[in-house]
Amino acid sequence: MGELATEKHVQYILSVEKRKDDFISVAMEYLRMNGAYWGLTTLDLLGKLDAIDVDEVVSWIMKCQHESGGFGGNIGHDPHILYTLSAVQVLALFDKLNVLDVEKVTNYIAGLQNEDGSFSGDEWGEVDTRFSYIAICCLSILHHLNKINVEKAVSYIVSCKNLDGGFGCTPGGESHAGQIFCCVGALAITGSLHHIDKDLLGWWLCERQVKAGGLNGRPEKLPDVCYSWWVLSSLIMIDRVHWISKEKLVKFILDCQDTENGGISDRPDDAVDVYHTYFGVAGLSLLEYPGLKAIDPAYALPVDVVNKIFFGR
Ligand code: GRG
Ligand code: ZN
Repeated sequence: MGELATEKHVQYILSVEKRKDDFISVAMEYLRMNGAYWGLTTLDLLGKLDAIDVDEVVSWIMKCQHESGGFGGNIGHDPHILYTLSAVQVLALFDKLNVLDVEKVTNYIAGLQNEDGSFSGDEWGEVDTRFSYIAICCLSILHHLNKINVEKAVSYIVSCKNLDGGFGCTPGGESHAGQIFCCVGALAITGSLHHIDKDLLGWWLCERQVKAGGLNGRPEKLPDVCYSWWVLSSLIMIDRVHWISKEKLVKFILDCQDTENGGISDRPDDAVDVYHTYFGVAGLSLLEYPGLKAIDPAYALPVDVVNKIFFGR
């Protein structure tokens, strides 16, 4: 089995950050805020965040803020809760949360909570447990969970729980590893994990490991490196990570590297992208791969960053 090609991945991320006007970047433009979070968190986990010009990133982020308090995916784009979390996470990485008008950002997020406790993603109103997680994660990072009705937020998430122990995007929605991460993460942050049947959910999650060692997101689906994050973080939060083979998963992720040009793909021999590079490295970090910073499974930020937010050190 090969090793993690750390230096190649650093070069790959740095080259993507600089390539602002090629075809892929134009197509991905509306995702830039999320892309910044994936790329910069990867660099931090690899110990290379100091290669980045902090002031440049912070000033770009602040230009993406809308008067409503929410952030867009890029300058001049409409605000959405998805980009607002990424903006807050990137500022946290650089220990720059102090540049925020916290009341403004937290009012924007709190304003997206609905009567039944659920959250919309923006003013257009799509409801999804992804947005519940994002609201709770973001408000917790900003120490303003008290601005929403946490009890109702939790009971909405619980109403999305299925008989198989998993969670969907709305009540009755099929269990999917991505939604499970969101619901388990939100319940972990609010101290509500007692609502989960850990053995039942742990069983569903560990069944996601296929013969090749990778994880899929639902029964009968192909394995994909990003589920190394969605599934593994959930297993860790419910204390059942010993139910899968760590060695086989490490091998699957390493097999998805482009060892020549850097980056990690969804499956061996596919084209690499920043998203899967992030989830591959984050997955390896959860697996305690040597030389990587530890990542927090609920906040999806390096543990030292989370400690700084909550303990000031
Ligand atoms: C801070 C890590 C972090 C996340 C923020 C946006 C978000 C909160 C969570 C997204 C959770 C989610 C729904 C992830 C799933 C993404 C994904 C791979 C979807 C593909 O699903 P299918 O069914 O593909 O199209 P499969 O793999 O099933 O073939
Ligand atoms: Zn994927």
